[in-house]
Amino acid sequence: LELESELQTALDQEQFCLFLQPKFDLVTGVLDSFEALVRWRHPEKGMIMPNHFIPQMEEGELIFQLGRWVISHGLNIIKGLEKSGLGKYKLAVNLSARQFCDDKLVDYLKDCLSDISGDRLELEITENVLIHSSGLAASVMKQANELGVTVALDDFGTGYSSLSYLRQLPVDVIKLDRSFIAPTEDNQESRMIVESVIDLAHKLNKTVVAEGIETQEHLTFLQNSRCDSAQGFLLSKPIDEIDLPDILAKGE
Ligand code: G
Ligand code: G
Ligand code: NA
Ligand code: MN
Repeated sequence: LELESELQTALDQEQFCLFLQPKFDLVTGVLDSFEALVRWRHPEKGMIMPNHFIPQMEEGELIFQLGRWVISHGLNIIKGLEKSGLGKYKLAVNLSARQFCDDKLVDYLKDCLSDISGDRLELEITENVLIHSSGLAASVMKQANELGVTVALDDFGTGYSSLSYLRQLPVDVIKLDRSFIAPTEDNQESRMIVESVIDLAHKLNKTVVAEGIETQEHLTFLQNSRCDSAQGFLLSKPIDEIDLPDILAKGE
């Protein structure tokens, strides 16, 4: 209960902040998108990671407030970078099952997209969204697609019934979980699984992002496998929003 009131204060006083992790187009090598990762800049305890406060927020209504803040604040950062001539990027936001199935989400998206095109926003959801309420999820996805907003299936391959969801739902992007990427370095079966998922996704007219790229071997393998985009510590760690303009200006 104490944590909950502290979290409400954190929202009211804007103590949350975003770290943005670059995603790169694997064909052109261009940085074209950022994933928003929330942190709590605690006035006394310093930077607190999301696994220490999201589960608590998920139990009540605070998670909805947090999600709205992440979307509007993240889009403001993206708009700011463009205005400053630092590039035109897309923003990807993580949403839990409850956040995605919130009946106010679509109206909120419409408000946020009044001065930026919907195709500059991607919603990352996990398969458990679909397990808990696939009918509602499908309807939100359709409405998001009508706004131009894309939907990515995060942590792909770690849940259940992934293949039937791919058939039924208007998912645009598959984010291959990093647990599939790590073993590709020394395991032939892992490489074949990754190559096959990429081929399958392309046949279904979806793009693939690989996450957890940590070595040059991962990168080369994914490029050779025609993966579309990549993210990971080899390419860039998540960047504090405060440092982002300087880093982009220096072209690092
Ligand atoms: O940033 P980090 O690697 O610590 O993220 C840990 C987890 O927290 C990841 O699974 C990530 O998807 C999740 N996460 C980060 N930011 C958000 C957010 O804004 N909303 C939700 N629901 N989850 C987030
Ligand atoms: O669940 P989700 O895919 O949203 O997880 C995002 C989390 O993954 C963030 O906390 C981020 O810090 C972490 N992450 C990003 N790139 C890498 C990477 O290359 N290796 C590892 N181990 N974690 C990563
Ligand atoms: Na994610
Ligand atoms: Mn993931």
